[in-house]
Amino acid sequence: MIYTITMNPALDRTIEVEGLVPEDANRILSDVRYAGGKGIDVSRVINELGGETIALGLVGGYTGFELEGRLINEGVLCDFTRISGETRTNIILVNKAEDVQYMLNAAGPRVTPAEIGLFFEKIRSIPPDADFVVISGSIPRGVSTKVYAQLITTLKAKGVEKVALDADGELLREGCKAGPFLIKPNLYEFRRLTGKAPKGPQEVMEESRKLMAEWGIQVVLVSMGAEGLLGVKGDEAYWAIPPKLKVVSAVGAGDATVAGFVQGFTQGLSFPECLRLAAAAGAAVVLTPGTELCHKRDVEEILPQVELKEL
Ligand code: TA6
Repeated sequence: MIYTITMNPALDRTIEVEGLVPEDANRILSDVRYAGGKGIDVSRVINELGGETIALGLVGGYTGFELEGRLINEGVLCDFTRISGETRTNIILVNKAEDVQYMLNAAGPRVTPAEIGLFFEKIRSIPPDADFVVISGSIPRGVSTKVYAQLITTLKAKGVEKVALDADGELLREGCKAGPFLIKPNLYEFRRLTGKAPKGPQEVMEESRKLMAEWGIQVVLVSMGAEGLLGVKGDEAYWAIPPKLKVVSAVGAGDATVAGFVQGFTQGLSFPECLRLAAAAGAAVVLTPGTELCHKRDVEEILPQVELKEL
């Protein structure tokens, strides 16, 4: 079984307006809601690709119930820890007239130490033979930036080998020190993590190898938007380039990339074929609005068009 961990889930609302006029009533044209937060998006995409996950995390309040209900309706198994605070709502505001969208991400509820303790009890119940555990996204208030390092150490002590981490800043840096199996920063997060500005896939590969040596990380995936996905594992390194597509909304493309890789890996695909599936899933997300994420039919159509370059 694959487990996803989202400590700061969000109800994602994509709100469309014709235009934005200051100091006047802007009528909402549409308001589409999905369960969200990065780990939850990974669960939704793996579900769409025909895989199965259990979504773990902290949810609370009426929004927490709505989020869980929407996930259950999509067919995703959930085993959330309930908190007293209200799960956040993130908004994607689409301004049709200017063909632009803005992502408004809330900080999330304040979580108590007792709720963190309860949550770690749930983490310790993950079986050692778990196929993969994906830890992804931001954290709510009241939680230490060392929490992902704690999660990774706790899981590895239980014998869970395959832990993937997708985060940013201090959370990612501290998490890396605990030696996760896989990290998937985007290029901006990678630059912040390395303090370097690598130009092109070759340099990204070289910097990735330094991270792997320093922290004992087995796989580094760096998503570079339309430029594709770079993947390094042992002495293998590939650059997966998806076809050029018209972007409707790229929100969640990074999560779909992680989902495609983890799904392929647990299916026993070779490293380059895992990268191809990851790149195809990430690319397919841009074809849909808001946080609808991707459709299996689009992923299957894009898959053979992904170009793989060995580095
Ligand atoms: O990547 C898309 C997404 O997961 C959305 O669901 C949205 O809720 C946001 O990212 C949450 O990201 P954050 O970094 O705030 O946890």
